[in-house]
Amino acid sequence: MTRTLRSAIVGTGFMGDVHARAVRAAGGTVACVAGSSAERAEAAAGRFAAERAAASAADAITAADVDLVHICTPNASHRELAELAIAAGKHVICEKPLALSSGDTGALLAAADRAGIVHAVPFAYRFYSTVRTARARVAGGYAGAIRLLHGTYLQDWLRDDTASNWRVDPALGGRTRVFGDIGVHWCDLAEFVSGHCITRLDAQFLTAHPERGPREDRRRVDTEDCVTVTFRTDRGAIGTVVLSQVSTGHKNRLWLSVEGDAQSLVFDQENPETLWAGLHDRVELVPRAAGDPNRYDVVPVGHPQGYQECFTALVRDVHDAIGGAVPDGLPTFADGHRAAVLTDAVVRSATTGTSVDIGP
Ligand code: SOE
Repeated sequence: MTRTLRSAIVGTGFMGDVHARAVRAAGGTVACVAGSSAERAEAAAGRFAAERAAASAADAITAADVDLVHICTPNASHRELAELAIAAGKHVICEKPLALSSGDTGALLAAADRAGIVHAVPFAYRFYSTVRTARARVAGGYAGAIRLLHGTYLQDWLRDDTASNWRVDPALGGRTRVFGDIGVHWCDLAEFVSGHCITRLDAQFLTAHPERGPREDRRRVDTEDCVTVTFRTDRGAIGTVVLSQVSTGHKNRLWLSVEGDAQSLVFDQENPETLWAGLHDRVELVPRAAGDPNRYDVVPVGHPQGYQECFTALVRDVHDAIGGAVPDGLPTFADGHRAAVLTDAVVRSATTGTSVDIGP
């Protein structure tokens, strides 16, 4: 019987709640919670069923009874908090982006590897069972040579110019909002499923609302609402992706099509229980867990799994990695660094109007 792993959660917003539920469902304990104020920490400790509220992020991260730190704060604080956790010898799950530049993510990856800790960045969409089915079909050669990767990641929670959020402010969210927040998810999933690496890209930004906020407190906006990217890969494919947080009617529509000579595969995050597989003479609608179940099927076919189960699966795989071998497909700081490399390239391309070459 292995010891129950104890987590500190830093950050009391939506992702803090998602991580806390995942810790408990994965068999862990939420030892402590830190927030931007004592009141927020206390309230979150109640919601998270935590043993205590910590007096500060540093207290939570360095506590002797904490094994694993979850960084769920606004983006600009991730590097500093991850550095503190690594220095304290803690295992770390740091929400994306790992840091605001690829120089910083590269340094964090090196430090984490030197410290010998388990490290992860929640590219959680990898943990849908149907994503693993698609990846296995491509890896097994059933799709043939992959020629095209394309899709979208569309949301509408910022469609109105009276809406705002810390992600809009570059000082808290970073230079890019839509690519840095959701474009990195799409690119991670496209590379994860296809086995390809994006090596050259052209990006365009659109800021739909140059000002945001309530009438009495309007702020200038320097981050993008929409992104289009066209790209080439290291294995001869090409692709496009459209990203938006102002696409009215789309809530969290991550949609990926991987198109090969023998089979095309479509994953739709808003309909994750079924994988669409197109062949030249038929279309297959592959129900999750129907054919070849995998380790991410926790309930039988016909009993839908969703977004929260992906985080539980991620935390469970981090627990397994702490106890032994790193499970296949765990998104680590190396993937967080890859995302930062792509993000730097997208910002450079969109701001200079030029194509940008990227190493694999
Ligand atoms: C907001 O765009 C958000 O919560 C992202 O920050 C998450 O990474 C994404 O999975 C869902 O939408």
